[in-house]
Amino acid sequence: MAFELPALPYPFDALEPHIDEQTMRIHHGKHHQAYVDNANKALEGTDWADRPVEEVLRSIDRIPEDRRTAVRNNAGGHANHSLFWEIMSPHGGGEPEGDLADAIADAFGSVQALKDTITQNGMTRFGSGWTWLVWDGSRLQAYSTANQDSPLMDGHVPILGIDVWEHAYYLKYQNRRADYLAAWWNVVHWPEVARRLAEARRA
Ligand code: MN3
Repeated sequence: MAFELPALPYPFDALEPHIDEQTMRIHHGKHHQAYVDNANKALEGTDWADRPVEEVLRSIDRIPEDRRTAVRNNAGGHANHSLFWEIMSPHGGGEPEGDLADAIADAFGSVQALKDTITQNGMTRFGSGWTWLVWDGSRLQAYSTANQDSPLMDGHVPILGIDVWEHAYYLKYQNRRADYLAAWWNVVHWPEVARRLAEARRA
């Protein structure tokens, strides 16, 4: 089955004032929809057309060469945004708990240190991309990627990712990426991040 745009798990205005309604409408309905449509077009007629997006990205080196860049950008965009909507919540913020809190303490020392690292990686990503927290198979790591590149392409499991493309923040924050990233931590949905870590560890 072709990829489909997932419904947003909350209303478009639910993340106000940190992320504005108009940005959410355009980001979800136009940008993410375009990644879905273009990924479907790029995979049409290949053996990969009915595979889960995670499997497609983990296998990016085996995608036919004439389709690979389009798949990388658009299946990447689909996977990245599908995660992004779910790790935000109108009831977000606060502190991580349980195994996630322990894993963060082990890898970064403190939640504040983790936030600082992810924010810094987002600030220093030149141009468009994502700043990530991933499970690499044995521990947590933080790094950024360019464009719509997914940690899945390196065999890692993304558990938190912040979109630092201008389309994610420009209407409200203009060029102030630092303000957007600072505000973003008010909507982080730690329980979903924790669920994704537990799932990655079981795999
Ligand atoms: Mn985006």
